[in-house]
Amino acid sequence: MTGTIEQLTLDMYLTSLFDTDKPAALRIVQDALDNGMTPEKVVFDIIIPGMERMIGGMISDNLVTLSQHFLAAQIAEEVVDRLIPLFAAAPEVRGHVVIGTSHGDFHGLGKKIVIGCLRARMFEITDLGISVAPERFVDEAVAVDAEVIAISSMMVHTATGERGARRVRQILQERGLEGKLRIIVGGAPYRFHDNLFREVGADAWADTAAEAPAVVARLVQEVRS
Ligand code: B12
Repeated sequence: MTGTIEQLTLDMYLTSLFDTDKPAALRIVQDALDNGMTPEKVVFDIIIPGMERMIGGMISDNLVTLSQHFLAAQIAEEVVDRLIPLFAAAPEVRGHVVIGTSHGDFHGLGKKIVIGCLRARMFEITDLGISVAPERFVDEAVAVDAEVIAISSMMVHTATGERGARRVRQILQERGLEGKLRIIVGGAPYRFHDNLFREVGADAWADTAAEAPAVVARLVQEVRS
């Protein structure tokens, strides 16, 4: 962030997120574009710092509410989808991720925020939705030639159960796909047991959506090297 216009726009954008005022947030983005800010600058200097600021403020510390958190992710997803085609040079796609919540788990908000962060960092995403069967994770990942399967679980039994990441790992083994696909998991249960991600057969986990892109980038690199 260098110029004062960008700083001012970011401040106004953050205020609209704190007020959960979506029309205002979208208007600020549009005004920035109308005033000559490039789509690249809007994404990297306004949208991403805005989302990181909201996600960095932990809900548990009562600094940011769930609706503020969610709105930041929702706007990021909408704006990034709209602006990427307008980038001067098509950005290099950094990898392809197939994501969903584990079978039996209907908690979709965390996944939505992860998608916003990954899209904003130029990962291509196939969103399988909520309560995804383990076979479907693998079938879709193979169909779209993804490098990473991302599984969100908010409940202990869906994180550790037989139809979750554990089964996805077994299927990768059975089909000889372990060299081609990595598994990342996330969600509250993994916060309380350092090693749980390994126990369920994942290659990695990330505590927050803001941390996910760096971990996914490492996994993509592993698959490609
Ligand atoms: C909102 C909510 C719901 C909503 C979900 C709405 C929706 N569309 O998602 C509704 C009302 C539907 C719901 C239902 C239920 N819920 Co509920 N729910 C919650 C609540 C309050 C918040 C979850 C949430 O959205 N958090 C906010 C998001 C942003 O945070 P997050 O999910 O952790 O995601 C972040 C990170 O974890 C990470 N992340 C998340 N996923 C991934 C994935 C990857 C790959 C990566 C890298 C990172 C990552 O990034 C995100 C952003 O930083 C929690 C309690 C809590 N405080 O967590 C209970 C909670 C998860 N629910 C619980 C339960 C028991 C249920 C029900 C069974 C209740 C019932 N008796 O019907 C049902 C289950 C339905 C089902 N089968 O899934 C329990 C789970 C207990 C357990 N330990 O297993 C909790 C913990 C409440 C409690 N204390 O008892 N719930």
